[in-house]
Amino acid sequence: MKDRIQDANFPKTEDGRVYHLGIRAGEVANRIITVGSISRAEGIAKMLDASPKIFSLYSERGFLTITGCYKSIPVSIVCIGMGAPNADFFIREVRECLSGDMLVIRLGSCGCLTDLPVGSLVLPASSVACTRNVDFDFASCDPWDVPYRLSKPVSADPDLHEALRDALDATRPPSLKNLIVPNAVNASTDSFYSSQGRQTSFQDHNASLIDHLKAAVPGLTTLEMETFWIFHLAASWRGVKTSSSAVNPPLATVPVVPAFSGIPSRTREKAEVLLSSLDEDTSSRPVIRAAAAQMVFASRSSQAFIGPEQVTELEKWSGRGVLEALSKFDVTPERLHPVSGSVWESMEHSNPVKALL
Ligand code: R1P
Repeated sequence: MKDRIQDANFPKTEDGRVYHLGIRAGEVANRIITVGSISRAEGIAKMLDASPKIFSLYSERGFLTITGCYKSIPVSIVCIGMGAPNADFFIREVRECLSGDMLVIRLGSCGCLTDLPVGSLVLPASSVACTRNVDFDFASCDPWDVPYRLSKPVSADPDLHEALRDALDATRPPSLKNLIVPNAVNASTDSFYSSQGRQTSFQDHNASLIDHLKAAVPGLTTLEMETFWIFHLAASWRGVKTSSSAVNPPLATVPVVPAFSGIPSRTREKAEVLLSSLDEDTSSRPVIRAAAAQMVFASRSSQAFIGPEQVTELEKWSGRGVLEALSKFDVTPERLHPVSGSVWESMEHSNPVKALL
């Protein structure tokens, strides 16, 4: 770390760069495609407009942000690596750098629990989280507890989901017959191994996990590691900043029922004021919309794994489809980040096509 950081609550450098992604306002666009691998990000970046030169920032913590224009619309490609904590850094730090709406499409790989062939494109309409229960005694197997926990489902943004399906249909190369499966159900896990039911040298007590998951979640099709947290943060963001002193529910060491009756009365009054003010004028509040396209790399039923040539053609098609979905998705100008001072301001000036519009 070279820079002086201000504010321990939301750490930023003196010039406004967020701590882990390293970007600041004006370097990330409202329309974002997020991926797990650098090569996927760089492959999609090749589809951006040739002129002007794109902005690219590789942070010390391994996040890569690429911002450019696709058909003259500002878009960003953000490579976040793997897992829920990185998805959390990504959503929160990008949100902090943006004014207006945030449109996020995750383009990731996944394992498939049904008999879909590798190379299929699955679009989850909802996702659940499956996490390792760290209170379970994995060494000696506790008969009174469960080794894995399953969350309630959270939905994708229905409009962005539909736009993504249409764009993937429209951009399909004639030679590719791969299936597109919309309205699917995904589970995001906190481990590639343990909570995805893989057998390793660890005592994970997960031999029947996939059967349990399929029985508990109707329509469950894919397993991966980020979608749930992206959908969950998108759905739970309320579009305003809250004071950290506004609501302080107590910590608990046992399961709790969320209820305001458990909050001291003065805090309850503050919470009620805060929530009622949030309910006004919801239409003008910025939103986070999230959707996902998941490329089936592994079939957990046949044990097949996709080959490198198929990955190349699938990423090319789906990358193009996601860029089309994002760029065509209607966002009114007042819901977009200001052009002034952004990296796409210079793009506008140096792009004669855009200047004429
Ligand atoms: C595991 O191999 C990784 O691949 C999947 C999982 O969600 C996890 O991040 O996604 P990406 O291909 O986008 O990284």
